[in-house]
Order: sequence, then C-alpha cells, then structure tokens
Amino acid sequence: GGPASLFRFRGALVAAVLGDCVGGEFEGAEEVPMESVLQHLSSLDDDTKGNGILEYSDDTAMARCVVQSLLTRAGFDERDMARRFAKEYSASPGRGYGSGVIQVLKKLSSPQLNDVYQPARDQFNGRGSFGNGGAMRAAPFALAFPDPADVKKFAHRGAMLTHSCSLGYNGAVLQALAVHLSLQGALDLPLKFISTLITQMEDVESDEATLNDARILKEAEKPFCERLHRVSDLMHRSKVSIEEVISELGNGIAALHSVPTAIFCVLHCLQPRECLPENYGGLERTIAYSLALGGDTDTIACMAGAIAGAHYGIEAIPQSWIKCCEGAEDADMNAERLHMLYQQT
Ligand code: 8NA
Ligand code: MG
Ligand code: MG
Repeated sequence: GGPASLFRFRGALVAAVLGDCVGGEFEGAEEVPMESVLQHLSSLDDDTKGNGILEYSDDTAMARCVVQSLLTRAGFDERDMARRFAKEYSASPGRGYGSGVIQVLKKLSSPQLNDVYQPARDQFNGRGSFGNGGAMRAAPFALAFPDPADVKKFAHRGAMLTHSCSLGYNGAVLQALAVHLSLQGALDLPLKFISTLITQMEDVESDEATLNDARILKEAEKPFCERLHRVSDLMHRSKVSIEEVISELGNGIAALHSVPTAIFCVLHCLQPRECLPENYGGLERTIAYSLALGGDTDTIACMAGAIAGAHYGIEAIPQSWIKCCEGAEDADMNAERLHMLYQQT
C-alpha cells in the first residue's frame, strides 16, 4: 500500500497486539535462546496443539483505551482517556501492570479528582515514572492524527496521564513519531528514517524539563537522541550480536531502555538475517528478533510490531498468528475506524 494506506493502519495496530500476546511468554526472562523463540512461534501455526488463545497484557489493554477514547471523542480528551484507563484496570487488574502505575490507575478512578494529571505527577516522590508504559500505548496517536505536530502533542499528553517524567513521556513521543514515519513509507530509506527521528527528538528534548530530568538521572543531555545515535551506529556495523544490542540499547522497562531498542529491532530486520528462518518475512523477523532480546519482551515486541506493521502492512502478518492472539481481530476493526478519523482530521 501507498503512504497512510489502510493496509498500513491495520498492520500497525494488529502487529502491536501480536507482539504483546506472543511476547508475554518470555517477559522478564534474562536470556532467550532464538531456538525457544522459533519453537514458540511455530507452535502458533500448529492447530493440532490446541494451544488456545494467547492473552494480551497491560500494553494492549491500555492501547485499547487510547483507541476507544480517540474514536469516541473524535480526538484527544484527557478526562475521557483517564476514565477509560481506570475502568479497564478495575475490570481486569491482572494484566501485568507495572507496580507503580497501579497507584495512578487507582487514583484516576476517584470521582473527586480534578486534575487528571496529578496522580502521575505524584509518582516516585514527585519525579514521575520513566517506565515504558506511556510508549507501549502510543501507536494509536499516529493513526489518529496526520500532522506530526499533533502526533507529538497528543502522544505527550496521553503519556502524561501516567508518566510525568520526561524520560517516560518522551519515549511515547518517539514511539508515536516512529509509527507516523513508518505509515508514510519512511522505512524504505532506513538511514533517512533514523536521521529524521534524531532531528525531531533534538527538538522534543530541548525543553527545560528534559534537560533537568536528564541531569538528575545522570543521563546524556538529550537521552533519546543519544540512544538514537547508538541505533544508527549499530545499523552501520556489519555484524551485531544480541549481547551488544542489549548492552548498547537495553531491554528493560524504562522507556529509554526499550523504545530505541524496538526501533533498532525493526531496522535490523528489514533484511534477512542469518539467525532467522529464510521463510520469514520482515514482520515475522522483527517479532522473533524482539523476543530473542529477552527482558521486557512483550512491550518491546509490541512497540516494534506497531512500527513494522505500519511498514509491511496487514498482509505480511500470518493469519495463524492473528487467530491465536486475543484482541487482534478487534485491533483490525479499530484500525479501519482510526483510518477514517485520520482522513477526516
Ligand atoms: P511503572 O510506571 O510502574 O514503571 C515501571 C517500573 O519502573 C516501576 O515499578 C519502577 O520500578 C520503575 N520506575 C519508573 N519510574 C521510576 C522512577 N522515577 N524512579 C525509580 N523507579 C522508577 O509502569 P509502566 O506502565 O511504565 O510499565 C513498564 C513495564 O512494566 C511494562 O512493560 C509493563 O508490562 C510492566 N511490567 C510488568 C511485569 C509483570 O509483572 N507482568 C513485568 C515487567 C514489566
Ligand atoms: Mg505487558
Ligand atoms: Mg512489558
């Protein structure tokens, strides 16, 4: 499909769900042999195993709230979105939420709450969360707003409902921008893709709050820019081991240690790789590679899935995978609705 085609929208939203569902198997594992990943993925093709449905986690649960809110309100409405997060959490608290964000979600359900951003600001002694929970649900912002300025603004505000530290919400902005660019076909030129992201993040990270948080947390002056430069360096290497990717970019629950990693997974898997089956297309490679990094596998595969799905489109996703994952068919229908909203705005 061409830029911003429906195929790309469907690919983005569905592959994000797949990454979450399929990645749940290895979440928190320190080392994940590629052999185990490939075994897990091939079990999805095998109907005789009757392996049932792979459930989605917090990543998809919250992304679904974002989608429903954007669609119902035909744009961003922080109170509506906050209410949906709180309602979803109280209906299904066992989806694997981060231990900090649970406090925010409980406070958001209070009818007395005036400022929906306040509970997030109170996290971690007033510093706010830098977890990847804002980024894991950021893709729908790129599917709702065609203008990158809106994508940035609303991905930021949407993340701020739970993540008030710049190292949290800027991860969401980066993830949404990556999906936005991918929808436009920007991954056809991978070097330009990464340099565009760096340029955009230079601007995003130039504010006082970012510089201040980076100083306090002893990170580089512009933490995401610095990590994106590392992504770019790794892209230029002829051979990169999984260990190097983990040590350079990380695989953890901080947005800084997972969003650039997810972007690298997509870029690295644009070409066939020795460690991955020849019959895999780019989307399957991206998901498999993300899982093999270990750590926060569901979230990294979810974010990489959204970016890769926007590039390859829905037709690149194996039907058998879609059938195994809870919420994948819903995501497909919602992608169509978001596509309509995107065209109206
Ligand atoms: P969050 O906001 O609770 O952050 C996640 C964790 O990061 C916190 O619990 C802290 O340990 C740490 N953290 C974040 N900000 C700070 C800070 N300013 N100072 C010190 N520590 C901090 O939750 P989230 O929504 O960002 O979630 C991030 C990841 O955790 C997601 O991948 C999610 O799936 C979850 N997670 C869940 C499990 C599970 O039990 N299934 C396992 C790993 C990760
Ligand atoms: Mg999760
Ligand atoms: Mg996770």
